[in-house]
Amino acid sequence: MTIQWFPGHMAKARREVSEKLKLVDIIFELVDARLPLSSRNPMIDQVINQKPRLLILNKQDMADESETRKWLAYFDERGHKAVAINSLEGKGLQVVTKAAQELLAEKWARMKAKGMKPRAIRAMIVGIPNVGKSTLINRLAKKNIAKTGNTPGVTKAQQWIKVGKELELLDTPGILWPKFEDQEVGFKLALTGAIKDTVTNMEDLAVYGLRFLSIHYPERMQERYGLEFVHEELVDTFDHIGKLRRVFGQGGEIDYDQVAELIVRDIRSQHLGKLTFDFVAEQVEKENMEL
Ligand SMILES: Nc1nc2c(ncn2[C@@H]2O[C@H](COP(=O)(O)OP(=O)(O)O)[C@@H](O)[C@H]2O)c(=O)[nH]1
Ligand SMILES: [Mg+2]
Repeated sequence: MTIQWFPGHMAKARREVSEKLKLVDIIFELVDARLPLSSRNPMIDQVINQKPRLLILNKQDMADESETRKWLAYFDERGHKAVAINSLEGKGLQVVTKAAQELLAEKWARMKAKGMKPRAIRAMIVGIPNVGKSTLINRLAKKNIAKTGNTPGVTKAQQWIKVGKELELLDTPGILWPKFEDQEVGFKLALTGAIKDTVTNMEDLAVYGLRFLSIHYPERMQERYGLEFVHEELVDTFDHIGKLRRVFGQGGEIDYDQVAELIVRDIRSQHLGKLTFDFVAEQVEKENMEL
């Protein structure tokens, strides 16, 4: 599913999330572990405002493990609690509940001190399309979906999913728009399959992908395509891959459109291994330059 985002849609999405904010104690902000910054909504801080937030790096299984560790440390150092999970497999999801309890420990202690009865933490998932919101909800839900229509201030009946005794999750996630005004972010989202091919030109995307690989994962690229060295000119790499895979047109010349598709398909289907597209080192460098 691709959503076409227009200013009106963005405003509506933001309004919907804002309305539901009142119902929950904490927000689970879902991002893609392969691009923890590029897969964030650009206005998330304004949208969520003061509400406690847990950052969840999903699709951990597809990301470069050492980079994921660096990202968790990066967010931790900046006071943003973050965890990494794999929603598809669904193992180890208790880290989500545990982190939410930690984030709300003080508030819960205050409630207890006032003599209030402990209750389940209420949470809602937000994120851009394709980060795995529905997958995570389904994993957590198992069969524990409960309708609670009588929550004060709720006009439409809200479905809550019980996750153990400690957590209740809104069954509909908040869908927010990505940072598509940034071309590089667009390429990264397209290479991870978050946005449809029609949005980007395949050849530009493949060129971006090859350049990215030659900088960050040169050995993997060399291994996959039997390259003895990384060419200075990307067109030489295109030629090499075209000949290697025998991607020829009618007249026997290399069909660059098909080579481009092959490269993008290889990256998306993990034929080059687990890849991370946003790097902590680059982000820190950027932040230092802005100071
Ligand atoms: N490998 C992997 N794939 C995932 C994970 N979570 C979701 N997916 C896949 O990502 C795609 C988008 O997931 P979906 O839940 O529909 O995203 P939503 O648009 O945020 O609701 C689907 O093909 C899922 O199977 C994960 O942790 N690991
Ligand atoms: Mg969904």
